[in-house]
Amino acid sequence: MARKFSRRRLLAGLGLAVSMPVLSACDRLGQTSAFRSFLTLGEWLAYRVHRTIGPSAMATEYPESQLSPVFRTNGNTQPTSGDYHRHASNGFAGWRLKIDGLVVAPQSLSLADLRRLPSRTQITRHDCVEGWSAIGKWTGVPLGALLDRAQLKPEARFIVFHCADDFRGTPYYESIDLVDAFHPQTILAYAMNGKDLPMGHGAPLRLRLERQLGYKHAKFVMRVEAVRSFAEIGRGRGGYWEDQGDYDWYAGI
Ligand SMILES: Nc1nc2c(c(=O)[nH]1)N[C@H]1C(S)=C(S)[C@@H](COP(=O)(O)O)O[C@H]1N2
Ligand SMILES: [Mo]
Repeated sequence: MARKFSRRRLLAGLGLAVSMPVLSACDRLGQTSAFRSFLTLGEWLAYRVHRTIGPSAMATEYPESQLSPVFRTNGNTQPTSGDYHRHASNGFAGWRLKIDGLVVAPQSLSLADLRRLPSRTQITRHDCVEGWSAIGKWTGVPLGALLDRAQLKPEARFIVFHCADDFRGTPYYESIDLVDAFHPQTILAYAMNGKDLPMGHGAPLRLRLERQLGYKHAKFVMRVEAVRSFAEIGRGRGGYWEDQGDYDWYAGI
């Protein structure tokens, strides 16, 4: 307890804008030994450093003049599911984003509903772990605003993104903690470079999580689930690539 309060005072002294509930959630998470034991030492240190000195630090945003002339696609560019294609061929008119799990008010939102909500546009650099980067402009709804509508239950610790695509039958998914979920640049984007999000880039909706590497930016997001732990999802490591043992869960840049 004493430690928690002194760190709060330290953060307050540094003038960082951190809301109490988020900070205390992150403190609880940081002190959970089960959570710590599945992170590599380097990953754990990066996580703690980011969480201690810059929970609200913003990723660099660029002017329009810096937009990449070509923004390549990567990973899956077209889910194989029949459901997905029926929605796509109908301009996603009947599609709904589900927000459920540990929430008081589960949500089911159409693309039109999402477009009516206050939006954020940001021009940022996407960094893929495979060694390429591109600058793109993204418009979407801040995830925090959607979670506020759904009202997280106090036991919620992570947000899971369930995607429409898979690799050889294994669904793509990703997860983040609540600090990243409520970060102002964390958005569910429906537009890229001023146009509807193209299928290859994750239509109708994809996550932008600007302080982490590309594979965390889930495309083709169908469902957002609030959970206490992701131990029961996939192989329990928090994401498709994490489950393969290829990449870290915390991919801060
Ligand atoms: N659903 C889903 N999301 C995904 C992937 C994927 O294969 N499926 N690939 C990831 C990787 S490795 C990267 S670099 C980015 C690529 O996004 P882009 O196709 O818009 O360039 O999406 C990420 N999100
Ligand atoms: Mo990537």
